[in-house]
Amino acid sequence: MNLTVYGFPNTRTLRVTWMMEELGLDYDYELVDMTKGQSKSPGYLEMNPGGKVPSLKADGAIVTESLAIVNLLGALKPQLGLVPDASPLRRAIYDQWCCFAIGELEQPLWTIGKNKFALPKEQRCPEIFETAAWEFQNALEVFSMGLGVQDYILGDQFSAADILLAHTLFWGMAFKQPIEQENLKAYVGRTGVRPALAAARAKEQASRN
Ligand SMILES: N[C@@H](CCC(=O)N[C@@H](CS)C(=O)NCC(=O)O)C(=O)O
Repeated sequence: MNLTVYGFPNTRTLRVTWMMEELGLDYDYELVDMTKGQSKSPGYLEMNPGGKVPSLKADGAIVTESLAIVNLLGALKPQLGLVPDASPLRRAIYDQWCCFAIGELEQPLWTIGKNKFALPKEQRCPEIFETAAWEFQNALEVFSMGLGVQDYILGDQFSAADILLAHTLFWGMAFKQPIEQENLKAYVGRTGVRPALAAARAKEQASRN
């Protein structure tokens, strides 16, 4: 399949490039320079009407939403098991943690991001920061309990849910939100040294040159 990622460094695009690298897929990376308004250009809006990254072109078809893209990529190499499909129950637990990453863990960070820089100035509401930070801490507690003593959220095997969860923890750290739970600190260390992540970051940087 011919794959092109449209993205920008230090965004949710990293979920997609990290997944690509874990799977060993060939892909092109097209920089959508958000600092130059390219994500809101008419051409890009045709592909992604929300004007957001990431987007994926897959054999001419466009897929948006980082979770949908990651799941599509996983299905291209099912033998690697990054997106479980054999056992319905295991798949449900995988879906549970993907939904948690997107719907619970990420949302307070996105609230902070939107109200700091992403929304038009007149729409920003800085009073929300304290509540968002509190919500992020609550979500960390739930995540910590779910992870327990496991290496990865599904147990011994790394999955795409770990890409979403770990990426969101890195994001929290970039936003200077404390992560106090020992198992989450160890998880950040364990996931953060994966060679595929380093390769994805290198690809992002190269796209800027
Ligand atoms: N739910 C989408 C969110 C995409 C998203 O909001 N991306 C951010 C960058 S991480 C963006 O493009 N923001 C620009 C904007 O909101 O205008 C996904 O997971 O792909």
